[in-house]
Amino acid sequence: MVRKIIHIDMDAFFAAVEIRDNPKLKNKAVIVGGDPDKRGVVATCNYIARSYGIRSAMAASIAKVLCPRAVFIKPRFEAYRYASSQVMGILARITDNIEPVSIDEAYLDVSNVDDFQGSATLIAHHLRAQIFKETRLTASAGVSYNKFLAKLASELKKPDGLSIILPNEGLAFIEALAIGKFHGIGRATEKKMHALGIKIGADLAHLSEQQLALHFGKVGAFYYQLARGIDLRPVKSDHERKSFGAEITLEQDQTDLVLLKAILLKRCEEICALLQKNNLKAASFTLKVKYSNFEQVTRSLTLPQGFDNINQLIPYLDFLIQKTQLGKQPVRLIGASASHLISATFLASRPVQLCLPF
Ligand code: TTP
Ligand code: MG
Repeated sequence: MVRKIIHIDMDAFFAAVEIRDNPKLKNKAVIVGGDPDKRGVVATCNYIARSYGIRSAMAASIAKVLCPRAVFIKPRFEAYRYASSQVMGILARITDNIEPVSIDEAYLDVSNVDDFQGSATLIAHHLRAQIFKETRLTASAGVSYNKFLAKLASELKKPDGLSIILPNEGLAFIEALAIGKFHGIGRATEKKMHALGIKIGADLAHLSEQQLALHFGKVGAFYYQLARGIDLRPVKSDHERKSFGAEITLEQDQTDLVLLKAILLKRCEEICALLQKNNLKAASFTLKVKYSNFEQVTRSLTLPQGFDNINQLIPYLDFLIQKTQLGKQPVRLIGASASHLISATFLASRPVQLCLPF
C-alpha cells in the first residue's frame, strides 16, 4: 500500500519566535546565536538575513561582516521548547504516528487517518493553518509517499509553503535531484560521488547495487533504493525510539575548546529538552567527535540514575572531553546522544543510586 507521509518543518524557527515576541524586529535581519565579538556561532537567522548569505553554524563574526546592521539575539531555549511542544501537540491531534526529528521538525504517517477525507494534502494544509493560529509561527510542509521525498518537498516552498510530490512524480524528481540533497549524503560522500561522476539522481541509478556496495559499504543498498524512489523507513514515534541525538557539522574545522564546549552544551540542551518532553530519562550519554581527517570517535558513560537535565550532565562532560582530542585536533563535527531510555516515572519510584562517570 502506498503510504502518506507529511514532513513539517518550522520556518527560521528560533528567529521566528524572537520576531513574534518582539515586533520591532519584523523588517530587520535577525540572527539568533552566539556573540559575534566572542567567537559565537549562528544558530539560525530569518530569511532577510539569509539574503546576505548568512547561514546556520556560520561564525557570528562573519555574519556581522556580511550584514553589519543585523540584530544579534542570544537564544532563549525555553521559549523555543515551549513553541515546539505546542507544535508537536497540534500534530498529535491528528495521529500519534509522529516522529519528531528535531526541535522544529517532525514526520507524520497519516496513511490510516480518516479525517479530512483521508487526504494528506488537506491534513497538511490544516496543520499549517492551525500551527499559525495557535503559535503565530509559520511552518512549511511536504507531502509524499515516503520520508525522503516528504522532507525534500517541505523544503521546496520554504518559508510558509506546502508542496506535494505525488507517487507518479517521485522518480522524475529524484532523477533530477543534486546528489548532495540525498538523504544521508553529506559533504564527504558528495565529494566521493562527484569523483565517481555521480552528480544527480539519474547518475546514481546507473550504478548497480554491487557497485554501490563496493564504493559505499552498507549504505550502498540504501542509496540504490533511494535512486529508485524507494525509502521504506517507517515513521517511528517517540515511544519506539531507542535514543535521542543531536549533532552539528561545523562551518569551519574548529580547535577552540571553549567554542566547541559551547556547541556541545547546546546539543545536550536539545537532547535534554526532548527527554523531558517525552517524560524519559536516559542512562547512557555518548559524545561523538569527527575530526577534520574524518576520523570519528565516540565516548560514552553511564548514569545509573538517568538524566534529563543539562545540570546532571555538566559534571561529566569534561571527563568525556578529556578522552578525545577536542581542543588539540581540528574538529569538523560534534554531537551527542542519549540512549538506554527509561520512563522518568518508573525511575522516580526506584531507590537512589550512586552516580559514577563510567
Ligand atoms: P532548521 O529547521 O534547520 O532551521 P530553521 O528552522 O531556522 O530554518 P528553516 O527550517 O526555515 O530553513 O533548524 C531548527 C532550529 O534549530 C533553528 O531555528 C536553530 C537550531 N539550529 C541550530 O541551533 N544550529 C544549527 O546549525 C541548525 C541547522 C539549527
Ligand atoms: Mg526549520
